[in-house]
Amino acid sequence: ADITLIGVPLDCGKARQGCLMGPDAYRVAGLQPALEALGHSVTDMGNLDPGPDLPTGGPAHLVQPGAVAAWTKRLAEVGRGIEGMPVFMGGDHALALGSVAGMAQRAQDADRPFFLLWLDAHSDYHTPLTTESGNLHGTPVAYVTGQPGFDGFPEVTAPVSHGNVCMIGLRSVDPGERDRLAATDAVLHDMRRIDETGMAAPLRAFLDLVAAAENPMLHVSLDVDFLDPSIAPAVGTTVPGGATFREAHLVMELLSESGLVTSLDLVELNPALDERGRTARLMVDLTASLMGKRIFDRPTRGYGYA
Ligand code: DIR
Ligand code: MN
Ligand code: MN
Ligand code: MN
Repeated sequence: ADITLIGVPLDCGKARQGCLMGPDAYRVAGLQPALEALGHSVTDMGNLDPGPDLPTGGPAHLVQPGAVAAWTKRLAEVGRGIEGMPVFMGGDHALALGSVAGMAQRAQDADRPFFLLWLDAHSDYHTPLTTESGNLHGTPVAYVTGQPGFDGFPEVTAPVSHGNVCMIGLRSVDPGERDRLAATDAVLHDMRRIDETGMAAPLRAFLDLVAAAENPMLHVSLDVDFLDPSIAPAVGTTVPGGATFREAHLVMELLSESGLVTSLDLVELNPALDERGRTARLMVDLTASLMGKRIFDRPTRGYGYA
């Protein structure tokens, strides 16, 4: 594939800073050579700049809404215009307001149906009117599905259908999100469910749905906290009980085999919390699995101990 790496040093989606150097951590962990080794052509367009804050409204406790709105506008423009497969290297999850809006717009421009796979401990379905923390990284799914309350943010001109959204990994859903989300037809797989079924069956069911559509586009948004904190400590919002190493790779391998993925977010990596780049390398390795790396391509000494 033709892959474009997009650096998104966005750190305004929550009060606690730390994701600013995420894009460089992925570069240091070798994302580009890992993808090139699989035969892909890869361009790194460097880091984006959001420009000045936009004027926004909303409750006073929102964290940096003007900066998030500016990033949203910029990312949506870049996503809409990009050719080939973009990989948005975050940056916190507030980048998905723009990355997903842009890819959904690109899909609409091309008259293609758009699907969203959300791999996260959290459902990120708050709006500015429901969030208690004020952290807008908890809002992207509400924004891209066209929920109200995003005053001053770019208008969502290609809203994503809830029925085209699948979430896997859930284990921290706030009361303000739960009931509104449950009222939609989004497909929700919390870890309680994954414990019973494993990852393969629910993911295959969703991929069958995507594949049944005509010339679909599928965006995957991978939050570091989808993973269990024991293997991915470098994130500000760790939640116990996340995906294991093999569960996560299996998700990526199934996605790869499907051939359906057209764009990817790598979000919430906080390099300051990492153990010598361990989480960054795991995220790079998962991206490699998504792009075609197989178990038999891996060295026998195993991952991360070299
Ligand atoms: C959290 C944000 N539910 C909040 N969610 C996170 O602040 O409203 N998403 N961390 O991945
Ligand atoms: Mn998230
Ligand atoms: Mn999360
Ligand atoms: Mn919360």
